[in-house]
Amino acid sequence: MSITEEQLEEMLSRYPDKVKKNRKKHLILKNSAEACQQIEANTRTIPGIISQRGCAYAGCKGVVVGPIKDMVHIVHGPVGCSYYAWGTRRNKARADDTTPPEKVFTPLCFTTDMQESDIVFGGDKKLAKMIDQVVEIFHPRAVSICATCPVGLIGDDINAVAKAAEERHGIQVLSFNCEGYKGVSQSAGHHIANNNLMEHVIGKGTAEKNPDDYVINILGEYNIGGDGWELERILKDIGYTLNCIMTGDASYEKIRNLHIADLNLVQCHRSINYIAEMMETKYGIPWLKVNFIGVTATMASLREIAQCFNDEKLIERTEMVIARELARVTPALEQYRKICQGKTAFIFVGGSRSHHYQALLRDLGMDVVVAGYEFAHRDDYEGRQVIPTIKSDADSKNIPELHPTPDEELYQEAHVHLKMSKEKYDELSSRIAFNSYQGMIPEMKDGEVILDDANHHEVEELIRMIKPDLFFSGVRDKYIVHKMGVPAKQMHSYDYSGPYAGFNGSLIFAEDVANALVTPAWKLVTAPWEDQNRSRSDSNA
Ligand code: CFN
Repeated sequence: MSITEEQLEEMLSRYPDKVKKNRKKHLILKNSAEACQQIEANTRTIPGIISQRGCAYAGCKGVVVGPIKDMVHIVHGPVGCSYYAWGTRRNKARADDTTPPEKVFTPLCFTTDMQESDIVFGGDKKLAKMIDQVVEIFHPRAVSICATCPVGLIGDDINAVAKAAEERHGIQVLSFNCEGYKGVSQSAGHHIANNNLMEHVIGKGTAEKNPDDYVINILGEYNIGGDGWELERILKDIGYTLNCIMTGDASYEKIRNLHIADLNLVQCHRSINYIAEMMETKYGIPWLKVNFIGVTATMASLREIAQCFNDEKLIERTEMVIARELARVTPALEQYRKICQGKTAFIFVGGSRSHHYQALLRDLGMDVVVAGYEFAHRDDYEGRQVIPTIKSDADSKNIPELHPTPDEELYQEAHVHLKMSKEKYDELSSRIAFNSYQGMIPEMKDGEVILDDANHHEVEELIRMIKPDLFFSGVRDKYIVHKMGVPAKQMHSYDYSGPYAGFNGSLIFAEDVANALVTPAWKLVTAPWEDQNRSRSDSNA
C-alpha cells in the first residue's frame, strides 16, 4: 500500500513544531518530477527521540577494527560496552594459511572493566597492566585499544599508554579515541578507524605484487554470516587474486599489505570510503563501488570489475562463472520468487544495506515501499560513480584454471534454466551490466518513502499505515513489529542465518524470506495493547 503526503503530514503533526520542521527534512516521498530530491542526512538526532543509531565506539571497534582476527582488541571502559557488543555482529573468522587457530581472537572479549575507583583515580595503569597480560598470555600480532565514553571524560591518555606498551613489547599497539559521544552516529567511528589504520598499518607490509596476477581487495566487507567467503569463492573462480577482505576475516598482516592491489572494490561505501580515497591518492589504486547483494547486482558488479581491466579473457571467464552460477541457483530461486512476488518490504538499516538489499528484493519480485538509513550521508542516498579503467598488459596476465572446469555444457545449461536463447541471454546481460550502482533514491519508485534516522514513533506509524509484508531492520525494533503481526528480519546480523551475499547467499536469503512470508503465525498474533480482555493483573503476572 502506498502512502500520501497527507498521511505523512498527519504522522509528523504529533511532534512539537520545531521537531516537525526538523523531521520533515528526513522523511520524503519519492517524486521523480523533482529533479534533485534532497534528503537531510548525517545530522544530530533530536535529543529525547529514540533513534536506532549507534555510537562512535560501535563504528570504530564494532565495525571496522574488531573483525581483524589476529589482533587483541581491548575495550577500555566499563564492562557493558564490550559485553553487549560481544559476538552480536556475527563477523566470522577462521584460521588460514598465515593465521593459525591460536591466533584467531575473534570469539573472545577483552575489556579493562573500569570501576568507580578507575574513574576517580584514572584507568591508565590498569590498561597498561592489561596489555602486558594479554601479550604474555595470547601473543597477538598487534593490539588495539578502543576507548568508550568515560575514558574521554576523565582524560586517560591511551595514546601514551599505547606508545609505552609498544616499546615494552615490540609489537604495534594502536589506540583509537573513539569515545561513543563523538560525532552524530557510528559513522564518526568508521572515520576514526579508517584514519588510524591508514596512517599506521596500511602500506607498512613488505609483500610484493605478482605482476602476472589481477590483484584486488574488497573494502567494506565484514564477513557477516560468511558473506566474504562467498565472494572469495566467486572472485577466485574468475581468476582474481584476492589480496585482502577489509576487514572481514582479515589478518593484521594482510592489512599491512593492502596497498599491493590493482583495484579496490568497495562493498560498503559508507564505512570505508575514506580508506578507498586515501589509497587512491597515496598509491594510485582506483576503486569501484560494487554490490554483491542479489543475483542481478552481483552479475553487474562482476561485469564492471572485468570491464575495469578490459581483458577479453577475464570478461569471458566472468561470463562463464556467471552462467555456471545462474544454472545452479536460478531454478530454486524461481520457486521462492513465486512466494515472494508482489509482496512489499520496509527496509531500514545502517548506511549501505538498505540500498544493496533493494536489488535482491527486486530479484525476488518484491517492492521496497519504505527504505532508509540510520546514519548514511547524502552520497549514500544518491548517485553513482564512473567506472575506472586500469591500464594493464592483458597478454601477460595469469588466469588460473577454473574448478570445476567450466564447459560449454554448463554454459548452455544456464540458458536452458533461464528459458532463453543465447541471444536473449546476451541481450539481458548487456542490459544488466552497468546498472548495479544507481543509488538508493534513484532506484526507488514514485510514492515510496525515504526515511533518514528513523525513530520508534515513525517506524510504528509507517508499519500501521503501510502494513508491509516484511520488515527488515535491527534488533531494537524487530520485536515490536512482530507484535504488530508483521514478520521482521534482522538485517544487521541476519538473525542466525547467512551468508546472504553472492549467488549462494541469494538463495539462502530467498529461503529465509519465503519462510517468513508463508508462516501462519503472524496472522494469529494479537498485540498486548490490542487485547481488550487482557487485564492489568494479567500483564503483571
Ligand atoms: S556490516 Fe555494515 S554495511 S559497515 Fe555499517 S554501513 Fe553497521 S554493523 Mo549493522 S549491518 Fe549495517 Fe552497513 Fe556498512 Fe553492519 S547497513 S548498521 S555500521 N553496517
